[in-house]
Amino acid sequence: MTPSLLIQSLCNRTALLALSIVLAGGCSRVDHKQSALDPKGLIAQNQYDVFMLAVWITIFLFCAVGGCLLYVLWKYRAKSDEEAKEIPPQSHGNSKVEASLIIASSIILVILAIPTLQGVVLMNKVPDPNDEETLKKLKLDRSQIDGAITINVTGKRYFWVFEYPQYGIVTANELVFPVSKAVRINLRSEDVIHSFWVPKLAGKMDVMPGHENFMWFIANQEKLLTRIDKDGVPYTEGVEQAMPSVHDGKMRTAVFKKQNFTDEFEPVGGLFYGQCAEYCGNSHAYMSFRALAQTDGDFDSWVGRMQDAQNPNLQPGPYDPQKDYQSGAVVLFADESLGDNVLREYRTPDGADRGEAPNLSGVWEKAHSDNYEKGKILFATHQCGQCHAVNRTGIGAKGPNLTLFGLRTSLAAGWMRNDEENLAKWLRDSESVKMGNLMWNGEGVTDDHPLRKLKDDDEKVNLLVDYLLEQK
Ligand code: HEC
Ligand SMILES: [Cu+2]
Repeated sequence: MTPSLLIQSLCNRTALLALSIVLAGGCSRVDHKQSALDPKGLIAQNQYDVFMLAVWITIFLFCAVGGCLLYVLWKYRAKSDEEAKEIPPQSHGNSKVEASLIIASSIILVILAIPTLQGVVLMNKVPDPNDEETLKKLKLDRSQIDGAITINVTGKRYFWVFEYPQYGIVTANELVFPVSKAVRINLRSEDVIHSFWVPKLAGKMDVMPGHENFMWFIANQEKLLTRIDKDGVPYTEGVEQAMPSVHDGKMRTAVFKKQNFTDEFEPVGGLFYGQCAEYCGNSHAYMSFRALAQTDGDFDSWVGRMQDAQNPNLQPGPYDPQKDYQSGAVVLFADESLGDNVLREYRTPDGADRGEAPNLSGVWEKAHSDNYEKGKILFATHQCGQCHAVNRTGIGAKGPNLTLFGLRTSLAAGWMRNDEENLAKWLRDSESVKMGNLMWNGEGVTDDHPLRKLKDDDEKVNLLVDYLLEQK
């Protein structure tokens, strides 16, 4: 460590310590799950550094001005009763002092302005991969920029749409990204102004109707793997524990295992908390989201699963007796036990020959539970599809895309844990969970709408819960 780095790190530590002492009384540690004082990515670190510079300058000014004041009070105090009776010589103004104060303040402003402007430039543009000098300065590898991914973020009252144009997929409220790559964020709004903020990665940037804004971030894997135990001692966690995979549900299990709803610290290293930071209506405070860091392999697997699930050509079609089916194929075939003319999904693990229909041959098995199939029917008959796309790309949909919903860790825009209990609560009466939300209060939703009638129908609610959580 060079001396200047050492001093910087010591200073940072002292400042952190001082800050934590100040905050400890009412609030919490600086590594709180939504804290900008615990940067885990390049842009957030840059913003933190500018902030700390301002803090140090302010502390210096406080000491300088306070010190002068104390010195003057002490030096010119009345030393005797005699002196106290005398009026000291009165004076006004001192052009030398005033001029030097103006010059000193200007210098301070310039010292603050340079890194601030540099930070603005940095946040507004992903560095050119051919600009080796800049990459070196930022300690970035060319591959991290070359492989950058793009996410079109749309803020809606009161949730987030995440579209991945390179991959042709859409999801909502949980932004999955590769930890080793830069992430370009195009920000759009279709209603009012929101603001996109993931404190530990980057932010904030306004999300404006009629005007596209841009920002980017990149996570720092090393920092992400450094975790802090209960006694405040840092340790390094393995990649698998720190960034459990999303595509097979390991992330969800890990988050649920370690997290209570009221926990103030992130239970899993790869989990970042985001929040709309611009007041946008009565449910604004609950318009949060999550960003989930993944290894390159896990990210690719997640993208693959999403692409398959949203590929219209891969959706199961009716069983065709003239066709051979490969292993893993899924078809629709009538199942009387679910009702008249109800089609159920059957999967063939090892493939099926021509004519081996699900009712004639044992090579097919039910792809989902009975509850899933019943829930699926309810989803269709209760007009959920009016606003929600499941297994289909639907950027314009009024509600969050629900593809592979069972892999999501959170519900109602990052607001609560996506488990059976909360989901049932949401479907029964979302208004009491998230006041003003545009599902309960959506356009054309009146007391006659089937979604409001679910309030008195636990059986249906439970079937819908099973259907939604089995999407994984
Ligand atoms: C009028 C449009 C509309 C209808 C109809 C509708 N929803 Fe929604 N739904 C929304 C909106 C908007 C949200 C986002 C609410 C929020 O978080 O602010 C939402 C959120 C959800 C969520 C949480 C998604 C997430 O990512 O957090 C689930 C699950 C859901 N709806 C299920 C259903 C089901 C099941 C039905 C049918 C019974 C249904 N919705 C009918 C608009 C609708
Ligand atoms: Cu908001």
